Amino acid sequence: MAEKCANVNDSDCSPAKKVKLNDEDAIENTDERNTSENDATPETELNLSNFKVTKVLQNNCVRKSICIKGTFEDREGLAVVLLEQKSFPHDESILEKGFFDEKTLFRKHFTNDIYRNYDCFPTEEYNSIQTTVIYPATQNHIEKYKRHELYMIDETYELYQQVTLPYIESKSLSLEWITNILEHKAEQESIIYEDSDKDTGFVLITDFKWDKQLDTLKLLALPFQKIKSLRELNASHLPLLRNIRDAGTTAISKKFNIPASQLRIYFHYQPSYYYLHVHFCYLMFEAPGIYVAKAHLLSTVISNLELMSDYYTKAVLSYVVFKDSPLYEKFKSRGALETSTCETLDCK
Ligand code: G7M
Repeated sequence: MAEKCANVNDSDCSPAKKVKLNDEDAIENTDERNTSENDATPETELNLSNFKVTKVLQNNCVRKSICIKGTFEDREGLAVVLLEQKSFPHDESILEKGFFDEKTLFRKHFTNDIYRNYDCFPTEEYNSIQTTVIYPATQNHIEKYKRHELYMIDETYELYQQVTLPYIESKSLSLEWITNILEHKAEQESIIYEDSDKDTGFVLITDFKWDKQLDTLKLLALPFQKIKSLRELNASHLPLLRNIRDAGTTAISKKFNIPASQLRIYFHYQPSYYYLHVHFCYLMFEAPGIYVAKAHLLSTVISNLELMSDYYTKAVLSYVVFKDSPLYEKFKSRGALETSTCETLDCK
């Protein structure tokens, strides 16, 4: 049975690249994926009309997206399919052609005074839905896309060293897609800018979730220097961070005509991939993962490091974990996560 609509801001069902097969955003234990089918090698065609739905993992009414578990009639194993409504085009002529053309159908629901309500069926070209298929999907993919209760972790540096870091190191998350980009083995056409200096250089590339609309612009800066995450940063990284900020914004201004002041530039903590990367998003795009307890502005990070080189080995960093996720379990068994309520504690 379909799960109830979720109102959480969940980045799992965020805009995805058009019919992108075997992608693996934000998937843990990616060593389990079928690495023979990544972007660097040819894809096997899947016939989506053979997809049989077995369970709705989450249905997000705010994002207008749905994540479904199922199988292909002609194939072994499970698949996860993510469907998401696209944002509307800005171009007025496209709007006229797509939505107010004689081929557009309007089915009237009611008229009341000056108000009229319809179901609109845009022309075929403009009524598509972003579709991402993960096949074969592991149990980890399924868990990842399921709707879960959320809990806040206040991670001290001590907890990072004793709980988070051993977990990150043990789960051997695949960073192959990043290596492929940095070594020009994949997505070369999506590279916007590159500075090959080994200490301060980086590749600026469009995020594979970007739907090619300027008002949802989303890019990533991937440094050549290997740094796990925000937690590892200190003042020695300032030249790299300043270069990412300055050269990244200049490249975006040149290519997309968007000024630095209309960009949201941030890190995720926790990220999905433990290879430091910076997100560049159009400011007016409410991208998934721009919220507190997840996003850390590059400008704030630079300023913190300018004030205090060891800021990120001192600060408490708070973030959200899913119930029953490995980090949830680890923090809970360590006594670092309070899940009791007045009901269970019988408080006065
Ligand atoms: O949450 P985190 O900060 O780790 O975000 C990782 C970002 O990498 C997400 O915005 C993904 O959409 C993006 N991403 C993930 N993969 C696997 C790829 C990929 O293969 N290519 C590109 N261009 N972006 C990716």
